[in-house]
Amino acid sequence: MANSKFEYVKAFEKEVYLLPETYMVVRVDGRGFHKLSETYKFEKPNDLNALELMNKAAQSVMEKIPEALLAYGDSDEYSFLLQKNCEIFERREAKLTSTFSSTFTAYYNFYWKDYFPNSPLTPERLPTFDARVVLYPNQQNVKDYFSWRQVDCHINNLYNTTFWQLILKKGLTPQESEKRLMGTLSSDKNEILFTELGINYNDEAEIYKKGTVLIREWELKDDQPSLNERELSKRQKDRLRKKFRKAKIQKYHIDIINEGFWNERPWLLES
Ligand code: DGT
Ligand code: MG
Ligand code: MG
Ligand code: MG
Ligand code: MG
Repeated sequence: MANSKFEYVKAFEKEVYLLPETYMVVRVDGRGFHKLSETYKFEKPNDLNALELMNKAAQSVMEKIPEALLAYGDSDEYSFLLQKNCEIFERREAKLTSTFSSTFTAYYNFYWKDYFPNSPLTPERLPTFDARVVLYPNQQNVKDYFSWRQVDCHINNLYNTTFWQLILKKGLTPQESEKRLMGTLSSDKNEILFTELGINYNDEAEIYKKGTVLIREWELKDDQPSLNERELSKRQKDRLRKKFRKAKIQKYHIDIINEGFWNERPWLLES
């Protein structure tokens, strides 16, 4: 296209190129889901359909973005680990975060009717998601990041479960329940659940206690996968992307804090 006198404005655009040789983790989080969960009457403290819709949207994102090897989600958030050194969108931050938030949002809205057939969305409150990308320089940071999110899921779920059961089973008001739990440790909440409410926390559903892990499974007998695009020809790149895209995505509700999880799946952290 011919230059025009207007073209100088292009120089005002700024791109942030994310640091090479680092792990990129993208986290999406629902906007105002405190309110949205009330509007559409999510069950408290956990709505299984809402969680499975999150899982469906996250899996759809992984199917569209083969560089995403692992995803972990709970509540209204999902974190995606991208393959180290991948050159997705030339590592341009805005392109990356806006693609994740819009793709996640699109699938969440598209599949809504399958999970909430009796609560149609209204334009006054459509679900949307923000996204941020965080860079981690080493494997330990990445493991600790995902441990942090899973611990957060556990702490919130233990609190919310106890909080709501005190209301439902013992007739406390939300204020009384909150007061009852003030300053309690995890062990205290377990004890309240067990002795006062007849609930063994261990028997709660794994999806609530541990959240959901989505993994792009890779047969270890295959060649070591690499999307390190600088070292590949275009043909190799295309072939590998196709292979990655086809690799099955599996869903688990398991502990990702222990080392075993990562040791069994070395491809998640290799470049
Ligand atoms: P934000 O992220 O700053 O726009 O604000 P929120 O309101 O999305 O807050 P956030 O993300 O810190 O907390 C998630 C909210 O979503 C929290 O208020 C509880 C609600 N939520 C998530 N999952 C469920 C669910 O399964 N059932 C119910 N009842 N609420 C849920
Ligand atoms: Mg928040
Ligand atoms: Mg939120
Ligand atoms: Mg959240
Ligand atoms: Mg364009």
